[in-house]
Amino acid sequence: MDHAADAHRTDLMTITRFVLNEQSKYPESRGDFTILLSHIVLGCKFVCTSVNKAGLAKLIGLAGETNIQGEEQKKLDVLSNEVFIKALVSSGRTRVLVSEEDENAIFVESSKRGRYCVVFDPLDGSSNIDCGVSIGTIFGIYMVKDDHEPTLDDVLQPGKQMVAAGYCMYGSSCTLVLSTGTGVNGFTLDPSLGEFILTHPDIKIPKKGKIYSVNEGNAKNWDAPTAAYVEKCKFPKDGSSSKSLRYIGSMVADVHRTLLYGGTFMYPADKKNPNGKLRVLYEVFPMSFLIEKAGGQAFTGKQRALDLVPTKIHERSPVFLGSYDEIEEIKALYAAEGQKK
Ligand code: FBP
Repeated sequence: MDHAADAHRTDLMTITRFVLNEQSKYPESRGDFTILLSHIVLGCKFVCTSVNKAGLAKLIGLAGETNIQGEEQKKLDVLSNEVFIKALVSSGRTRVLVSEEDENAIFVESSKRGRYCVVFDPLDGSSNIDCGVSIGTIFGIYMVKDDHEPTLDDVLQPGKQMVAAGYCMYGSSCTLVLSTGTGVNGFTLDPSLGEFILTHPDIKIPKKGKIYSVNEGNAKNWDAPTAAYVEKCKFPKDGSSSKSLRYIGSMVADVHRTLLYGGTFMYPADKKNPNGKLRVLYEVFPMSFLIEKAGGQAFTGKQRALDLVPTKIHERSPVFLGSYDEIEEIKALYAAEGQKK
């Protein structure tokens, strides 16, 4: 990327312009998705500013409440959640909202209702807030075909039904990665303009990877295929060099690196967490959607992650996602394990 030329570039591809271009490919489109996305972008900009000034603005630390996951809520969690709910409802384009921070789904009142359902984690990786490590917002979008009374079934749909997904990473720079079904694109916030500018066009995840990412602290409780794959990463028997371990413990940051550099990000099931830790609707599905649209794969240990049909809004699932060939290896290990039984 020639930053010097960039500095003089006048024809800026902002995220709004990008999505409007995408929209123009669908003559029947009424612009509802563009309006919805502009409200999500507003939420990301607000959270980005709050995260940047968290230490200064006493936004660090606990809010004193506990969320549905039994986790102590951080001040920034609560703030981000409120911002996104208000932005999404005020867009007039949503009908059902599911947030990691709220026990129940939010059904939008009829006067402000639209056709989109948004499932989101307003601030993922919040255990990293106080030490300034990259965190992020994750979102997935479903669309319903008619104006029936909203129900939970509108969101308890397989991930492959999503029409769009994305995340916004609050790190050294603020990067929003989005897929509206064809391809994956990354936009970086230019604070001087307050605009997300296209910086990572048409992201393709490398077919193979030199990195594996997993919390090895859980290794003693892993099942055999997971242990075998990590063993292979560390001690390859085919003469290839061992892979590097990279684990930030913030899904957005770990998946962002995996998308750009290749490799695998895994949160497997284990004896302590038989369903893993990550939530299907607003962590596993959006990230699996992006990885697949970038040419990778996402697997649960049993099936393609996006084929899962959730029965509860805060359901958890194991997930292995990343480079196509790496996930093929993991699938083969689980298939072999299956044959033993
Ligand atoms: P929160 O949404 O509650 O922050 O939890 C999700 C998360 O922090 C992910 O971002 C991350 O991948 C994972 O949990 C880390 O879990 P662990 O600390 O068990 O490795």
